[in-house]
Amino acid sequence: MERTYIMVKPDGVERGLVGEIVKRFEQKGYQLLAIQLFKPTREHLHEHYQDLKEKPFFPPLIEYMLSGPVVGMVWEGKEIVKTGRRMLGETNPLSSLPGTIRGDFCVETGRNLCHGSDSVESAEREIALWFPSGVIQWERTKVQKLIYE
Ligand code: YYY
Ligand code: MG
Repeated sequence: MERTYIMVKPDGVERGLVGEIVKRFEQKGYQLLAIQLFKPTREHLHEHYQDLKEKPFFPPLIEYMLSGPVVGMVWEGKEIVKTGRRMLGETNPLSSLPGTIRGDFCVETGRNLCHGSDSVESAEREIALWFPSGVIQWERTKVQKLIYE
């Protein structure tokens, strides 16, 4: 089963949208394996966004991400990397459809509420970065059969 790293950014935490974002992944049928409130360091965020270091928006992105605590989560489920990104919406919230998190709750690319891994490989890297001591291994009993054939 696939895993992804989903993070509520500082604007989402301060606006009280953590529960809303958790709710959407829960009601989809995905399974929570880890969740924590973090106050990441600049170095940690540079690691997280290592592929974007040369981009012009990198400095303001890091300042935004340092502006308050974030909530990091690991979720598991069928095709969750791709589906999780679709649930988040497009990078630019104005291009995001209603019904997506960014489409429903925000306006600016630089205040787009949430992060989701963009591939299985980056999910593995991000999960190891944010949860180096691992996640919770647990089995759903009845519910698993109601969600998966
Ligand atoms: O994966 P995703 O978050 O949708 O976009 P990325 O291309 O990985 O960029 C990470 C982050 O950087 C994005 O969520 C907002 C910010 N950003 C920006 O401020 N301006 C851009 N033109 C592109 C991205
Ligand atoms: Mg990305």
